[in-house]
Amino acid sequence: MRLLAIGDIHGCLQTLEGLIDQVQPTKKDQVIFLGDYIDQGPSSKGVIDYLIKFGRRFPQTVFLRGNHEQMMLEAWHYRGRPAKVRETLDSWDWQSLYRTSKEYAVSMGGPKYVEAVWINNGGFPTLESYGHRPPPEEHLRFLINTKLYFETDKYIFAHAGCDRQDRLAETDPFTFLWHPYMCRFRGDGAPLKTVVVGHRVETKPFFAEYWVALDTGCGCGFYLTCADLLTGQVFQEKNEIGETQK
Ligand SMILES: [Mn+2]
Repeated sequence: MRLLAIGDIHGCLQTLEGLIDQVQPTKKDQVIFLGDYIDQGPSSKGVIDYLIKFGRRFPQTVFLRGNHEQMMLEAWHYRGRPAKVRETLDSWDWQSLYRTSKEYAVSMGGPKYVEAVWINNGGFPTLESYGHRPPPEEHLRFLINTKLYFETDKYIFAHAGCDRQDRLAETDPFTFLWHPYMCRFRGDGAPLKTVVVGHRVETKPFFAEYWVALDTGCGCGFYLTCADLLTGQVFQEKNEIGETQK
């Protein structure tokens, strides 16, 4: 069995397909996607389609939420249209999370800029990949069902970082989605876990004691990275900045 974590994809389906061809996951592996599937690259819709199929083929896969998925959900919620999107998003416990991008939007000028914040953070190619139409319900459900964190006996996975290791359930979602905190604290005396993240672009995969960072700039023409945490084996696929929409 391998414990495989995959960093930020950012709408680059060709690169994702190339990486998965290298990794050749099997049903014995556990794959954890660290979030930021959309924005920047040209094929966000295609990436979500791919991941939905991947999750059907490998049901033990964990899909974390990135700040970009959060921004997109909030932008669609803010748009509040059309009825189908509103219905789907109204069934989502969005209020507890809404402020994660709103807080950021407020710092940029005001809550009415929620959508503008998303567009300014690479959301426009995502809108284009959906033909400027609302995402299908299956895609919204996929995004809503992404997790803020995932924990095993030795690892904590989150998109950006975490706060106290022994208080994950009480952690502010903003921290998981946005803050690259290298958390090495727990108050319950249990051994520290290694925190595995994406979010902050590193020039190469970063492995330190209790901290692994795997966002290597896919969407910016660098690399998409997968690491097997149990062996340290790394797979990388070069991201072509001019990759075409799929
Ligand atoms: Mn990212």
